[in-house]
Amino acid sequence: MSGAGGRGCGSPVPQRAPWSLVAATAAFCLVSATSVWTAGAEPMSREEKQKLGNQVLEMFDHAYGNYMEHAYPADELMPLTCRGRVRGQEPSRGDVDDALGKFSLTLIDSLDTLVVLNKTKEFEDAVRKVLRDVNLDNDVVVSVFETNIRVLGGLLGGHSLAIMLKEKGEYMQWYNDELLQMAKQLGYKLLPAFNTTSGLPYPRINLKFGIRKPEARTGTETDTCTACAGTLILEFAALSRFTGATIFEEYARKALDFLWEKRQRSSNLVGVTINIHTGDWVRKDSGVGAGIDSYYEYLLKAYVLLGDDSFLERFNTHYDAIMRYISQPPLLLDVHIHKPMLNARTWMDALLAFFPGLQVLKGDIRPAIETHEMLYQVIKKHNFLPEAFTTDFRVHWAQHPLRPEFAESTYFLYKATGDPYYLEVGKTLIENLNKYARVPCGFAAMKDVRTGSHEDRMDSFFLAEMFKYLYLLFADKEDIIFDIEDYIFTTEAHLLPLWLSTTNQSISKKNITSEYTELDDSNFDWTCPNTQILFPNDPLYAQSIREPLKNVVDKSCPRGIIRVEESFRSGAKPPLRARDFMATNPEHLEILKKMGAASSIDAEDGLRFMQEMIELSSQQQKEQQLPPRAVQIVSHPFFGRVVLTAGPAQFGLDLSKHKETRGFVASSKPYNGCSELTNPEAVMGKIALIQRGQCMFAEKARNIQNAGAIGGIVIDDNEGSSSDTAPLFQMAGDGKDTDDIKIPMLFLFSKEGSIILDAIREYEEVEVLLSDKAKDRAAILKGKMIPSYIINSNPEMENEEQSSPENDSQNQSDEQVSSSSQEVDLVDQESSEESSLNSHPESLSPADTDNVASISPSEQTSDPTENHETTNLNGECTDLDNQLQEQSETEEDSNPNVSWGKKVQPIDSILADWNEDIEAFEMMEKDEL
Ligand code: DMJ
Repeated sequence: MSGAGGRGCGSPVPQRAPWSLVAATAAFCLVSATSVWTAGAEPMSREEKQKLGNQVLEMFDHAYGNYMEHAYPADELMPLTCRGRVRGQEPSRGDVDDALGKFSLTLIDSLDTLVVLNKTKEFEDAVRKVLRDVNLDNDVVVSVFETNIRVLGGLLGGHSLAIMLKEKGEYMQWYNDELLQMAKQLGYKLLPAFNTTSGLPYPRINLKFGIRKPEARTGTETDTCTACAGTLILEFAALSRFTGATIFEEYARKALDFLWEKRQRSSNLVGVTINIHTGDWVRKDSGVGAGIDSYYEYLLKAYVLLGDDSFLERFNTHYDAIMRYISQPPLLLDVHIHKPMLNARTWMDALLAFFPGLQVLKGDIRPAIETHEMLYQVIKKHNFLPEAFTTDFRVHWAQHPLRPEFAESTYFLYKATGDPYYLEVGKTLIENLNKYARVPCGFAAMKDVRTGSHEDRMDSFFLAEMFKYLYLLFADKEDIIFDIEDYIFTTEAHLLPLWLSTTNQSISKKNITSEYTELDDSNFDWTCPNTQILFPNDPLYAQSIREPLKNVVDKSCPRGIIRVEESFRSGAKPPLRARDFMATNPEHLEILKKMGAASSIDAEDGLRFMQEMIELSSQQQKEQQLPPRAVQIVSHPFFGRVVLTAGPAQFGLDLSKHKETRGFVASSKPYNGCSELTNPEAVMGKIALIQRGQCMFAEKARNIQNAGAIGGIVIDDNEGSSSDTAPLFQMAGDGKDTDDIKIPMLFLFSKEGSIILDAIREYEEVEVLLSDKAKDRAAILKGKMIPSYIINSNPEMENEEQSSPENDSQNQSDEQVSSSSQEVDLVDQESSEESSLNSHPESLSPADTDNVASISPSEQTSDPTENHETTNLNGECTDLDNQLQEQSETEEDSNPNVSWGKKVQPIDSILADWNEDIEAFEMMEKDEL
């Protein structure tokens, strides 16, 4: 392809290329292959793409409109309670709240999205609001990283597009760099954070008082994450180059230089957390997800934006290490920086979903296609990417805060391959967002992807990133009012112009502090996707990479350290894995003894085995707990769109085994339900609401059951409690036989409970569904006259009048809904839902439990009917449950009280025996540092 100085993608970037050429060439990579695709997935018509693009616009309006109407000037929208999240006024959620600086975060983060989505008028209004309302001098402690990527990045992205529009001559004619002035003011506010000997910034700063002052309430931290210290260069360099104030770029470079110096020299990897004073690695595990992700991203993008070869050299060195140790296609698994052949985890986090996109920028498309496909399979199973999932694709952490990383990678892969398959992927993302996350007042994060329950949270990155990538995915060049290829995306998807590479470049020349060697051509290999090799006369090439992974999730065997197992296929015995360990197997005991012996390989095996045992043991503790349940409000105007996370009970009807319970709610009298109800007529045939406290849960259940209730919801009496901030628990019985309790009982924290109580106040009749997992809206509304937008999740039909709670109160009956109502026959949907659940038994598995702590020892055991596969010592797929079953049967012969859970008890004694070895191993690690 021409452009970029006539250099085709796939050709190495020239040594010492002119800055402008470097930037343009790298950006060029992203769009080079769109015309390559000629076969494979069915092409998508222009009309269909436009329809999907319009759908994205409508979704953005729904999110942004509700934020502006119900939350602004607060930092974020709380979409379930339809109000603003103001820090200090809501229960603290810990570190997550450090992004909130009382500076109208969502508005600032949305600025350049408005321009990308062609909402220039709204952009102009939004900029005026920022200039008029936003105060950057609040006495609030914020995360330096989040403030940089979201607020500084948001202001700079806004400024970049404001000057672009001004130059075009129609909009923003009044603009005089005011956003840039705010950005500079904020930049100076962040600088005190860099006052450390290492040059690594403190993780937090007080916007008003900085770090050191007594009023600052921060500055005592010793550690920061690698991404936190290494994700500044784009914004800081842009600020320097826009303003001419060199100090920002200098500080960001210094921090990057320090991280580079501290890389583990033999593996070339970095750890997750580092001491900002000593430079010691605090956490020595290393991956491409949480805690490190955007450090790598910024090295490559800093090269693109600033044209400084040292950044590319560093990136390529790290990338080589990542591909050598962390990448186990399609997986990306954390390892130890000193022992990179040793996996540090058996699960992956959702943040790593950005990595395929970065690989596209790097030009390494094959592993990008593989990892992206694996992630897509996980999404197809759970509708969203859970925050963490195991190597055998079970949910490890079930939350999903509407993260954009997967959409980002989908966009870049589409740009690189032109394969319409990625448009279909984007379509699925849109459908899932509308179907499962859309609520009347915005989009709500998923509290639990398994139950479909919501969290009262819509993070600003959802507007900054998700809508940009989804819109751009379906947009043609003429759909965007400027040339997107002239810009680079920051990690928060803010746009910085590539012409910065030629502006004030003396700053970078003056301040290159690290030494780097002369680069040879190999350093630049694969800097652009080489379409010649990617699609060697075969347009089905990308599809052929995906094909073997199509069933990777459904037919998975737990995969831990495949690399190690493969190395033993040649004949030697593979090391003993914790999941295969049987305390009764003499051969295993023999192997254990050997692991304690002197050889370093045995010691490595031993250490890994112990880590696996600890993980397995905590996994099994989790397995003894019940998964959370869902309370779905199905009556008008909710129509199943609000799903609350509920704690299960260890007694009463088990909702995972029975059909859901549906009914109208009624408060019991007395409200605590601790004595015979005085209003049995009110709760008869209904789901009774009872307040927590003053007697046992089982007693409450019996009292409402005796009054004729068909279910019960216990609401926490601790005002303000919420499943957002407190771990969910299961309600224990009363220590006696509770078989007499037949109705289902669920627990809601006060905040979730008050959503139902408020609904009763407003709408009187409130119907809910108690279940193990949110039900399909169509199934809920079977046979009812309802607006078609609710069933189809076709937001084009939805307007603010219909969806806003205020207006809904005027529309209380089903007959009053619009003429687009339709009657739904759901027999098929129900059966298909059932069959899809059956085909994924583990989606309901107790093993997937997280965030559910028991307030009493649970009597539950793991479900022996679960079909978990594993690999045996020969590396073959076997049925874990058969193993467990067999094992349990063997043990029950000798001791009927022994359960699988107890079988791992000897771990304590094993650990004690090995303490010495661990210490020796740790010493070894220290020496290497
Ligand atoms: C965003 O704020 C940024 O992309 C950041 O780098 C990490 N991920 C979040 C969204 O998930």
